[in-house]
Amino acid sequence: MVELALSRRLRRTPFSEGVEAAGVKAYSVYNHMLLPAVFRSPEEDYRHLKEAVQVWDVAVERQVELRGPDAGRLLQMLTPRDLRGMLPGQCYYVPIVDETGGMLNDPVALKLSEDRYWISIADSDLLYWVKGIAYGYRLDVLVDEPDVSPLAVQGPKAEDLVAAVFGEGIRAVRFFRFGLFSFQGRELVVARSGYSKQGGFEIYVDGSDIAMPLWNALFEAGASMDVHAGCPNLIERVEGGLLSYGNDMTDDNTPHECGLGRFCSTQTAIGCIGRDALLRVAKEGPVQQIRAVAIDGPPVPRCDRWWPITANGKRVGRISSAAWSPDFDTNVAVGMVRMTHWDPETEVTVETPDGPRSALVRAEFWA
Ligand code: THG
Repeated sequence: MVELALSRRLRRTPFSEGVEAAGVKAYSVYNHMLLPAVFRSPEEDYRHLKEAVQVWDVAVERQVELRGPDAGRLLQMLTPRDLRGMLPGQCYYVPIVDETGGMLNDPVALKLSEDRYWISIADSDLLYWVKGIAYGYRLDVLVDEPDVSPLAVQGPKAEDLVAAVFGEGIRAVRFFRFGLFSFQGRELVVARSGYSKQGGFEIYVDGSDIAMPLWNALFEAGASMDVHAGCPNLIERVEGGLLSYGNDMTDDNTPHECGLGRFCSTQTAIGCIGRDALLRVAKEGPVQQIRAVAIDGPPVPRCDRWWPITANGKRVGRISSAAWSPDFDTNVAVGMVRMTHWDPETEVTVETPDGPRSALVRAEFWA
């Protein structure tokens, strides 16, 4: 094991004090910021997430704020998802593409009002692309990163815990919607969303000064609910088919290759910078696509580089994330698989660092 050398370039979060007091065992780095990766063990964190409730420091989900008369126009330039129906109070999962149709990020966008949006980004420096577009097109919009840090509450008891702190009104918030709820006299955006399939909320903590007070309030209110500090869990998110930008896809992939075609309406997304490129490639359709892959045998090691997927000795894809799943009793993985081998139940070989393993391409793990 090596240690991370901390410095101010590697940003702490306004919850780091609480995360450390809760016994964080490993960090990752995401948007130049600390992201907790393990508390007890990946397997214990996984079991607890599926049975109780966890509070996650996901301040790394930085916000790119768009503010001004051209805010909506700018967001539509960034994504092939048609935003005309988006209303204040809604969250949209929006693939962000460049002029070639390559994925730059896969954030959640929030419409705060007609002229104000937050783009809650995955791990890439999206701010600079957005500022460049706004400047280059002379748009009437301010683009910056506000002091807003999401705190996620995830797990089957998440609704009870968030209701205990923010009130019963929270129960009426639907999936991918948000409302404003008060905490210590401040109005905070609270959305029903989060990077797990266990259900829960994300609280957009507006102002670092109330970060630790909110963290502490959640742990006090959740004492009887077995609340614990947690973090996005590799096993659970691979089981659930949630993608990780930089791991599972890069700017070499189109949204369609990533299985995000259902979040694109390229025909009607007028103004999207990658629209022409995506319409061109849409004619032929993708030649590779993200798939769930079940890898046989004992638990695989950590996947910290792409593992080749082969068939009859020829490369037909790559594995980008993998973990042993106690509930599915197999290794679950995310792969980018060529068309010739992407049908469900196709048998392939995965070249793991421990040697070749038989594997099965799947539609989804949970289906
Ligand atoms: N929440 C917020 N910001 C984020 C993430 C988040 N930024 C970084 C990262 N996660 C972005 N990536 C994702 C990936 C998947 C989802 C959200 C953000 C997600 N997908 C659901 C699914 O695929 O089942 C539902 C999408 C939908 O139906 O619209 O939730 O987690 N704030």
